[in-house]
Amino acid sequence: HPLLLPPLSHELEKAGLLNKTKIAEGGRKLRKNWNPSWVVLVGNSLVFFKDPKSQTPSSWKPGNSCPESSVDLRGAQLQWANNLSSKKNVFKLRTVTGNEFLLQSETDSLIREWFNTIQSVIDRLVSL
Ligand code: I3S
Repeated sequence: HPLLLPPLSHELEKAGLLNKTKIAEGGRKLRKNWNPSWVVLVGNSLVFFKDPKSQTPSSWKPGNSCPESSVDLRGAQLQWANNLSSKKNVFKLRTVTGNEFLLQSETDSLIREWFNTIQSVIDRLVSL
């Protein structure tokens, strides 16, 4: 039944643990501070949670957890950024507001999945 479907804005696309650092805020460069983050791709947003241990894909629900921060993917840009870190498997996410994040995983397949899924959401938002 269509009425039982969640609204698009609450659709859970993907969730998992990535290493994250913010490198710019409103275009101003920040000092790197890498930390593991529970990352949830839901609707138009990428949402970061501080305590990865308290979060699992099955237990996560929109509204019952307190996110550390969230990123609006509309107009965002994604690019591989192995030149911006000594770590492997790094990509950069830049928001329209000039916030920049690096996301990283030791697992090649996992980071590629994240890149492709986020990119597909960004592409979908362009055509909405
Ligand atoms: O690009 P950078 O500045 O060389 O990044 C490294 C530093 O931010 C370093 O912190 P301190 O400069 O505060 O010691 C971090 O610990 C490193 O992880 C950063 O480099 P990687 O290559 O890991 O992104």
